[in-house]
Amino acid sequence: MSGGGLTVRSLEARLVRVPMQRPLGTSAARVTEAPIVLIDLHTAEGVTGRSYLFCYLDAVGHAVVVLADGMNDLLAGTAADPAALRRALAAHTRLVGATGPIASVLAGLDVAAWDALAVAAGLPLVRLLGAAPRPVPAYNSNGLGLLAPAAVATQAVELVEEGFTAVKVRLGRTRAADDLAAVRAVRGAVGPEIAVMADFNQALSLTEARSRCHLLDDEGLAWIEEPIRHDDYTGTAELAAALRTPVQIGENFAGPRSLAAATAARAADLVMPDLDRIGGVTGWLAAAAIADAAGVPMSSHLYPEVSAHLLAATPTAHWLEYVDWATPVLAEPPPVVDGAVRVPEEAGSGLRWDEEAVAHYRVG
Ligand code: SMN
Ligand code: MG
Repeated sequence: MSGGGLTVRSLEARLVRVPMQRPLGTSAARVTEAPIVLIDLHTAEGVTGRSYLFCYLDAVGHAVVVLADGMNDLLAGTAADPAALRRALAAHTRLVGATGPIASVLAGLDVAAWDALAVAAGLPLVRLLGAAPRPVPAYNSNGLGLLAPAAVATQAVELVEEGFTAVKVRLGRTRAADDLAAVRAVRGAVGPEIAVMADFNQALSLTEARSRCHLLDDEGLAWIEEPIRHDDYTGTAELAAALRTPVQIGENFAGPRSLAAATAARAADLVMPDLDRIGGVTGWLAAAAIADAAGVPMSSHLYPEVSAHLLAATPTAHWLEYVDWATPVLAEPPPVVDGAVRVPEEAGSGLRWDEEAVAHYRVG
C-alpha cells in the first residue's frame, strides 16, 4: 500500500442468470432472464469493491468472465484506484481495441474501484463525488414490453402501484396503430398525472419515424426513445427539431465522446447514458460535465443502484431508470420511496451480494 491507497489482490467475475419478474418484449428481442456478471475487486487491504454488468446474452456473460479472468495477473499488485487501473490496462487492450465486452469489463472494474475508494474513505459514493444523498426521481422500467393493449394497461397500473409516478412503454409493433393503442391504453389506465416514456429500441427507419413519431406527438409522452438506429445523429436531430415530444437517446453511447458528438449535433433533447457503456463512474462524470455544458437533461440507463449516486451528483439530472433485474442477487436493494430511489448512506455504492442467491443462480 502506498500513500494510503488500496492495492489489487484479485479480480473475481461470476456469471449469474437471474429470472426476471416481468419478461421484457422489445422490438429487438424478448428478454426473460438477466445474464449478469458480478465483479468483486479484492484488495490487499481487505476492502472489496463491487459492480455488476448486465450482459444481454449468456454468451456475452461468459466472454466477460473470460476477459476479466485474463486481466487478473496483470492487475495483481496494482494500485486499485480507477485511474491506475485504466493505465494498467491501456496497453493490454490497445491493439484489440477497448470496445464491446472488453469495454464492459473496463467499466465494471472502474465502478468496482470507485466503490472500493468510497468504502475505504468511509463515505457513500455520492459524497466522494462531492454531493449529498438525496431521493432520485425514478420511472418504473420493468415490464411494459410489446404486449396486447389490455395487458399493457393492467401492467401499467401494477407498476405505478409499486410506488412510482412514471413508467416506460416499449414500442415498435408492426402496425403503427397498435403502438398508438398501447400508448393510449397506458395513459387511460394510469391517468394524466403519471409520466409515460416510450422506447422504440431503434425499430424504425428514418422514413417510418417521420410519420410514426408524429402520430404519437399529441399523446403527452415524456419522451420518445431511440426511434431509429442509435448512431444516426442527423436523423434524430431532424426528429427532435420537428417533434414537440422530446427525443431521448444515449443507452448506446460508447464513452463520453459519443455524448459529446451527439450534443454537438443536437441529436436529441435528452440523454441517458448507460453506466457500463459510458465507461463506469469515470466515464459518467465526464459525460455529465458535457451534458451540463450543453444544457441537456441527463437520465440513467439500467444499473439503478449505482446510477442513483451518480444522478444525485449530476448537474442536469433528470430521471433514474429503475429496473429490479439484479435484485434477486443483491443483499440490500435500494429502497423506492414516493417515486424516488433512496441513495444509501452506508460507505460505498451499497452493492453487496446475497451469496446464497448467487450460488443458486450461478452459471458455469
Ligand atoms: C432496454 C434495455 C435493456 C434491455 C432491454 C431493453 C431498453 C431500456 O432499451 O431503455 O430500458
Ligand atoms: Mg431504451
